Amino acid sequence: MATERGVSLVGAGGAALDAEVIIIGAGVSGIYQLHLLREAGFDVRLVEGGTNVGGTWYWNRYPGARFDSESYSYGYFFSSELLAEWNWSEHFAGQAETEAYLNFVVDKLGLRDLMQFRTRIVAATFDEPSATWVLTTEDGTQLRSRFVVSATGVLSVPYWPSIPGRERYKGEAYHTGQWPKEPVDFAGKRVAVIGTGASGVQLIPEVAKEVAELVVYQRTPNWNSPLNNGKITDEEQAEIKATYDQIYHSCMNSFAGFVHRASRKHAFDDSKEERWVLYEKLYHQKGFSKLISNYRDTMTNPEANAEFSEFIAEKIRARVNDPVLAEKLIPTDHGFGMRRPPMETSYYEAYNQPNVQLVDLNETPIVTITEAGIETSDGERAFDIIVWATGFDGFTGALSRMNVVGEGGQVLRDQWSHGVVTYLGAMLPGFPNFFMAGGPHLIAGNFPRATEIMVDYISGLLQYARTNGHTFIAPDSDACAQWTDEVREAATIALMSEKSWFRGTNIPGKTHEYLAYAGSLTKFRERMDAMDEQGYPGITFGSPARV
Ligand code: N01
Repeated sequence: MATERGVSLVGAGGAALDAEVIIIGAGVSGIYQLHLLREAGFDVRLVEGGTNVGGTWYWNRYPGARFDSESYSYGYFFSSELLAEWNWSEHFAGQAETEAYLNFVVDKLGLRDLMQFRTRIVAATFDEPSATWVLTTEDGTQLRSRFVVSATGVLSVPYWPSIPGRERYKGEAYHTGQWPKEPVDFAGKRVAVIGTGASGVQLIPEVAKEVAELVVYQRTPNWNSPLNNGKITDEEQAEIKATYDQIYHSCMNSFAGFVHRASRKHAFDDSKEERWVLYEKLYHQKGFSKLISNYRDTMTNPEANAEFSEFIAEKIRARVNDPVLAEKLIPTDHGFGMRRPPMETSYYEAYNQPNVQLVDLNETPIVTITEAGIETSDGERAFDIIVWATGFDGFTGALSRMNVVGEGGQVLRDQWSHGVVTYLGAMLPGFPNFFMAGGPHLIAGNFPRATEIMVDYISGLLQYARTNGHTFIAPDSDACAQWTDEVREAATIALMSEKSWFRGTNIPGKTHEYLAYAGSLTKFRERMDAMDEQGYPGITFGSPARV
């Protein structure tokens, strides 16, 4: 039996391989992984739950969704043809353009025939005697492969908080991370937005333009600063095209994969006047320069951090007409950058519109969702639409909800309930032949640059195994423990809030631990690049005789 995409299917117990490698997920990392393994001559297939490619950029199609890494630092760099043929229209592309870009890449590389859509994997079980993986889809179909690459993304499982009454609401309800393909009509409607993270901050000013009434339910304000987006002019386009090598070099030789130049100065080496000149300049620069090009101790010295936070607070006060409201929009429980800082476009100005109101949930918490709307301790309000901008079960969510069963019948979700252990963020102890292109312990920052390192590593590793006749690849427990210690150590260097999806604290019952790797991208890349000539240390390989 074969699907229209040419992937043959087997029933339970069948031992034939449907593919040597199956990749789960057609987002930025899955597409690149498919390309590299196909180029290397592997029999590889990709399965995807959605109806098309894009991953994050397929599901997050809410109004205002866009990059906050520069477009030209976010796309793929491996093909000069792709770089030459694609023109980004804005410094920070919107969702539709990014989705179009990913479709362009897939078609240009001829990858579509290797993809099977509407195929959500709900279970993955390691079959020890044959050292193969059996993947089960939502409809019970099974696919068997030697190797699995999970390219399931770090922000792919939307979090709907279990606020009482949510199910009985009779109006329209949407989650930013699971937005419908058909446009939502906001014109003249009464709309509630719950959540003021990066998604809410992008959506609120867009929706505010057309609704009759917008009420924002805020639990914790964030340190938002201007994205400073703009159209890319013809001159800028020519400049970008001519300097792609330099752009790439800057990203891959930076701490977190962004194009911005890091500062070498400490904050208090400069006078207050000099510091304010820099802060003012940064405020008007693009994207994450506020973090990356700031003084080098902004994220390690509490006084430096407090001063820059106060600078941003002053900006918020200057932009919001109502001084009482302005104070509610200024964080008091963490400093700038201690949670992932959203980038905004006219976010604060939206609150100056007469049709926009803020409800501070610390003063008046939500009691229940009603059939008509939202009831707080202050009473009930009716809405036509409720938008849940309440985030994701980050880093581990996609694999936790999948029933991943490894050696000895161990379940990944259970292993993770005691804390996440990985090898280089790419492999898991007890789960041989299973790889992560982007999961827990991935470098925090400009994600495509981080996942590119993982995908390159996985491709190299699989080629090395093939060359040497190995069909069994498992990380050593010592190597896993050592790497996980490194991840924990790296998380202590910068000032970080305890309350963040990076720590899993946004999901009730989730283990609290820093889930990304906060070390330097440059050093990590150098280390991963050297693995091939070192024969991939930290791994036990097996030959066909063994398995
Ligand atoms: O999610 P979040 P997000 N009652 O978890 C609130 C990336 N991203 O989707 O802070 C009331 O940050 C919650 O409140 P609190 C980016 O990496 C990138 O916005 O927990 N409120 C918070 O305000 C980002 O960091 C782009 O107190 C509740 C909000 O919901 C990541 O995605 C754009 C609640 C969730 O914020 C996640 O951002 C968008 C409850 N029960 C996102 N539960 C780009 O620009 C939660 N909240 C590329």
